[in-house]
Amino acid sequence: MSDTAQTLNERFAIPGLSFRADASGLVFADIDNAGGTATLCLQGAHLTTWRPKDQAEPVVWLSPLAKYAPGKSIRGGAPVCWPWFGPHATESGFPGHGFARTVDWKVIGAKALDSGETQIRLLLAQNDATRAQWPRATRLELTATVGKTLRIDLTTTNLDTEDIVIGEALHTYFHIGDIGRIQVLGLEGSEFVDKVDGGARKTQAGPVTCAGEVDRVYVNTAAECVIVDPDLKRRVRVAKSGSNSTVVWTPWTEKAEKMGDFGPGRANQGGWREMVCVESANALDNVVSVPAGEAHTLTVVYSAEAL
Ligand code: TA6
Repeated sequence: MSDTAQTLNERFAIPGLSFRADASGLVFADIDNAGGTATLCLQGAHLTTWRPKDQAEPVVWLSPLAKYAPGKSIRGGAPVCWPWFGPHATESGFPGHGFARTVDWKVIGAKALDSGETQIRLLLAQNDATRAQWPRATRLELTATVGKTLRIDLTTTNLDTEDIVIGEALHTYFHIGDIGRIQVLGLEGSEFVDKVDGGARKTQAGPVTCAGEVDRVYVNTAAECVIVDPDLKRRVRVAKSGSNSTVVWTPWTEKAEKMGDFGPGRANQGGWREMVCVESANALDNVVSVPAGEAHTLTVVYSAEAL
C-alpha cells in the first residue's frame, strides 16, 4: 500500500518539500528551493521535472502528452531502468527497461542540506510481481539532491548469497531548443551499438548530431557529456560515475507518432523536437556484476550553464 500524500507530509515535509496526489492517484513530491524546482513521482522514483532558478526553461523535458496512471511509465523526466536495460534477455513478456520505473517506491528520508539543496531518498518496494521477475534479494535505493544542480544516486545492494548481474540506466530526457541543431560532446571516438542500423558496432566521429532517429548505446565510456544548445543558448553537462555506457536517443517523427505520448513534431510545440535523451547506463557489454553482500552506485550530476 503506497503512502498517502497526507501521511507523507506528516512524516517528511520540510521547507521546500511537500507531497500531493494527482487525479490519477499517483503521489508526487514537489521541491522548490533557492537553487531550483523539481517534481518527483513516487511511482518509479521518477523525477519528472527540474529547472534551476537561473534557467528560464526546464533542463529536464516532460512530454505535454505524458500519461499518469498506476503501472504506466511517464514520458519524460529521468525514468529508472532497472534491473535490466531494453528488452529482457529471455522473457519477452517482461517490461522493457525493467520494472523499477512502474512500481511504488517508499520515501525513507528527506532533508534540507546546508548547501540549500533538498534531498529525498526512496526505496523500491518489492512485491510478488517484482519478485516473480527478479527473485533475488536486492535493495534498490534512489537519492535525488535538487538545487542549482541535480544529482541522482541509484544504489543496488545485493542482499543475496550469490552474485547478481544488472543492467540499468537513468533514462533522462533533456529539454532542448531543437533536435536538429544541438550537438552532444564527449563521445568522440567511443564505440557504439547502432540500434537504428541493426545493432551494427561503429565508432563515433566528432560530436553527435541528429538528422533522423538516433538510438545508440555507447559502450565502455565513463565520459562526461555536454549538450550544446544554440537555441536555448546553454550547455547542459551530464557528469556521471559508476556508469560505463551512455545512450543517445531521439525517436524522430515516425517512432514518436507511433509511441503517441511525445506531442507534436513541429518546432516550439514542446514535442519530441525539443528533447534528447542522454542516458547514463550500464548496458550490453557493461552490465554490472554485484557480488553477494556488496553494493554498486550509479551517479549522475546535471548542470546548465550559458553558452
Ligand atoms: O533508450 C532508448 C530506448 O531504448 C529506445 O529504443 C526506446 O525504446 C526508448 O528507450 C523508450 O523506451 P520506452 O519503453 O520508455 O518507450
